[in-house]
Amino acid sequence: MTSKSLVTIERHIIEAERQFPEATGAFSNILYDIAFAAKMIAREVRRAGLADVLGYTGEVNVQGEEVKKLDEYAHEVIFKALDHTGHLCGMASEEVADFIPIPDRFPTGKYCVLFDPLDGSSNIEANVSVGTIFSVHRKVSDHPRGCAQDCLQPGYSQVAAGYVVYGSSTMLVYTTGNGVHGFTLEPSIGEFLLSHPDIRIPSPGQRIFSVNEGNYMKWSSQQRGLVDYLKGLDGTNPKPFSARYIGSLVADFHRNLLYGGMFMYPADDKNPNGKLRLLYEAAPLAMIAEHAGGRASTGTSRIMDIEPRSLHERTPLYIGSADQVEIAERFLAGTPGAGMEAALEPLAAGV
Ligand code: P6P
Repeated sequence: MTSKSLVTIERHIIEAERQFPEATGAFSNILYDIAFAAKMIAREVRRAGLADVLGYTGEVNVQGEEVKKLDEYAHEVIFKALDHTGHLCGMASEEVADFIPIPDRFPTGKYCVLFDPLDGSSNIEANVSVGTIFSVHRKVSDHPRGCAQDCLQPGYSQVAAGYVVYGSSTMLVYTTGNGVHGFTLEPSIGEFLLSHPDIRIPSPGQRIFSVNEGNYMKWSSQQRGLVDYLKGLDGTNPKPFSARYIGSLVADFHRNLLYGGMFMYPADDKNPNGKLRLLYEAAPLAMIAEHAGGRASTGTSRIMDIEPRSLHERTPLYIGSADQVEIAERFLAGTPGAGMEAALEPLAAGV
């Protein structure tokens, strides 16, 4: 590896901060702290399979420490990396029902961070990739120390968003609105090194669709029609798509970010708003997708425009290559067949 490639995430953040003379460094420190937490989580995810072998069984491990489920551990690591810094006015986590205030003993700041500490954690037993997702907003309330209102903001208000994918390697991908950048953890030195500068979602992207087809019978007729088209079942698609579904949002999204394609978690008759969470799953990934040239939709409207009403509200999600998400929107808006030919011309042309 030549020295010119050794751009650590810290250096990348500092150089980005220098573009804003008025920057105080608070925002940069939040990103460092999240990167630090990611390293801690990566270490435990890597050892998850050894829990029993290393004696991490039951409630107490060999060091006499209480053993936590990995998603609880990930939550605590992120919370403790951020709670004392004086940069935040509060947090929200998939693991906690309510707004998380900054402990009274610590000063507060002008940002809030929402996160899913370990998305897909049920897959860990099978050694499937899992991830952390985070979203950063500015404080907007006039509450002296911060309140839930600071977390209940639409996606377009985010000042940063990112995720960590704990896979064959550990990668941190983030955007502050100036491109999407990927960093790969070099475990031997404990540093995230810039490996994927300025990521762009290919469009036309690879013809890959990603959805849990086990829910087919619960979908609307338009959703079924869309997937039938993508698979070539209705005879109008000259180049049927490939299906890929890991069942771990961050891993499925990361593939789409790099290769193109579309991930879907539709609404269905049991989950009218789908399964995925808006504030700390769909919205941060939508910010990344859009700044990488992609698109993120509920199927009928832009994810980043949704005005949230509650911390854990859910949303349907269609995200990935812009051309493919647009086709999904046309299927979901129209009745199959009515004007579909025009809508499908781009794909029919095999783009
Ligand atoms: P299903 C994992 O539990 C998760 O929250 C996401 O990471 C993933 O995309 C989705 O649920 C998978 O859900 O219903 O297809 O198993």
